[in-house]
Amino acid sequence: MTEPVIGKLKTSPIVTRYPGNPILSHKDVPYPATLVFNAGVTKFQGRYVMVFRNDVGRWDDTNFDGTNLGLAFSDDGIEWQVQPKPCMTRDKAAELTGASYANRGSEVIVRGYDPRLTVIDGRCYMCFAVDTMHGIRGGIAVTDDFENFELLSLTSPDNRNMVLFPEKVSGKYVRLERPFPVYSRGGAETFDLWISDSPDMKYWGNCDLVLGVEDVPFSNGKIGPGAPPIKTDKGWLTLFHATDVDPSRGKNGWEARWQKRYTIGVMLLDLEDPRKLIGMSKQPLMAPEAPYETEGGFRNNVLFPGGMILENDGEVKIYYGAADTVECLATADVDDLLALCL
Ligand code: BMA
Repeated sequence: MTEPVIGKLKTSPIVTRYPGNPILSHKDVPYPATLVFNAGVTKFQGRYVMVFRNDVGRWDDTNFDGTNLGLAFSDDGIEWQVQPKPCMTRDKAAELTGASYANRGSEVIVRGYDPRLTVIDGRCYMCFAVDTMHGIRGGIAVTDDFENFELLSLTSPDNRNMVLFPEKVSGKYVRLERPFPVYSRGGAETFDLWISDSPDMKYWGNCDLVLGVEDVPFSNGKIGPGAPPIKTDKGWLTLFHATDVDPSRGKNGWEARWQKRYTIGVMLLDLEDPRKLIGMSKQPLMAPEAPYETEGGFRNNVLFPGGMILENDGEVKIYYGAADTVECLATADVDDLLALCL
């Protein structure tokens, strides 16, 4: 199936990139680190917390040795202190997720990655992707100290990019997610954004489609959740990622044939019924433009939002991975973000 090419895309003028970007890269990490990106960020126990993805390998080499999740703290959300050790190694992820299928010796975990953090009732929940030899699963774990994690649920394959709402809605926990139905949707890499809820974080159901690729004019590929929703008086504001493919782009990064672009979209969901889309911007909120987004990375032209923090003065901090290589920050005013959606 040949999808129309999307063409040039621009970042909305309401967004300001932090001039000191990237805010975190492999240079800041005191253990082997290569690609430091796609972090989950939240405010927890009086400070900013970041859990970042660290793919470890050699620069310019597409064979990686492994992936772990690093931990960093900050007092201002800008300057980060990376902790001496990763908070989730492959072994720890295997141990954590292995518990639910202890009798399935063949279910080997390959890696846990793409963490998303949400604080609910004073505990920090982490959604993450788990690659296994039988497919990609979405995990949810809870922690109070980023040392001890308790696994609460794992989806069946293939699902990922899950994010949790920061409070129960109508008595249920709610998550956005992105299943990968490979036999449908024309067999193309066309995947949509879904919602489900749970009474206890363990059993998830009541799945519904929230946003289809066809609703997003700047995507001809797949879309999915990005930063966990923040509550505003107009609705749940959240960021999603959207891809488009242009075969003429050719090789674009160290990876041999990288032709996708990842942009960031913004949408607003109903406060009482988050299955209802109130509005979304028909243009991307952010598209790759800055040099650290478009040049010299592993996969250039990838922006992947993973965290959004609403400050008391209405500033929204947007954390995003750039080029699958570094972690960056941008800001926007909450009213401007809402106006884009409405
Ligand atoms: C997705 C995930 C993301 C990554 C993106 C682009 O499948 O692996 O972490 O940013 O691809 O490589």
